Amino acid sequence: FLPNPKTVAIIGCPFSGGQSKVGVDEGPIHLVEAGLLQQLAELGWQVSFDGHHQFEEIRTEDDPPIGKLKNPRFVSNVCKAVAHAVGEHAKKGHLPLTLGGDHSLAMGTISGTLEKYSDACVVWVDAHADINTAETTDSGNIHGMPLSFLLGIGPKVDEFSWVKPLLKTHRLVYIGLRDVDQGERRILKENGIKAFSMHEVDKYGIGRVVEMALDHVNPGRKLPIHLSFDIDALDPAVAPSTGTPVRGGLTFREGHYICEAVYETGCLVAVDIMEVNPSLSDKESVKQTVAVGCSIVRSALGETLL
Ligand code: B3U
Ligand code: MN
Ligand code: MN
Repeated sequence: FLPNPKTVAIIGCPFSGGQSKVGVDEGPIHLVEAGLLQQLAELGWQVSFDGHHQFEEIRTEDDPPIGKLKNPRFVSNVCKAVAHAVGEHAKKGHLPLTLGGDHSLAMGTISGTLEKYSDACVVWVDAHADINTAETTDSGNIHGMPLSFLLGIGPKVDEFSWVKPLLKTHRLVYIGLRDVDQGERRILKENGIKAFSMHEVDKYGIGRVVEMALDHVNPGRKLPIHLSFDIDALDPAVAPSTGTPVRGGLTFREGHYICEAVYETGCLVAVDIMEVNPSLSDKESVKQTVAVGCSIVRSALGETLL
């Protein structure tokens, strides 16, 4: 699937409207300032980046909740713009790398990937399942909901009617879950969605988990893969600066191994790195989290140890 020369299109998304903590919009700026673009160039990628998206212009003045959903119009407009950007880059044969921002953005990135690759599968690495619906959400934060929209699960919300429910439940697999709401558990069960929680990572080891995960969504390793990586999948000791840290997460190596193994399939077509929040915790923790974000991306784009 990779074009020659391999080209990565950076989509910087300083956006925090899918949740309620300030600062996650600074994530992409810090990742770029830490030298991510040069690092990818050193890996042999042509890097295209024409600045971070400016979403303030499409913020709607008046954006009251729809049901429980917070900032619904703003999130919808931003994700729609991101879907377009990702779709256009993908159609040029470039690999879109989206820097978040909160994980509601994946509604856009995955929609964009599916525009070009309708049979793409999704590897979702996260502490959370992000599959609440307008009905099941407690928080009303849309970053906890993108997958329900992409899968077409739950009540339709007019504002999000542009999101085509093109993702099939058997083309989605999770790794790293450990904080899943009751309603989300029911959705996973009822729809037979495959998930490897931290329990399975402990039980089988990360090597077998990734193999089983890929066997499930991509049996012959023939389908395009969209990797959506929430930095909070990593243990808070590894990546402390994120909005909703949960103990007992992936180690540094487990996180990187997932990315290396996905790259090795040769099927990778898009990557998201989400939920880096530089305004939470002290300066050292921020530096560490941003550095880990960069190295996670490098692993996903082919950095090897030898
Ligand atoms: N499941 C909860 C919490 C949450 C989801 N994603 C994050 N936190 N980062 C919710 O709000 O839907
Ligand atoms: Mn997430
Ligand atoms: Mn998460």
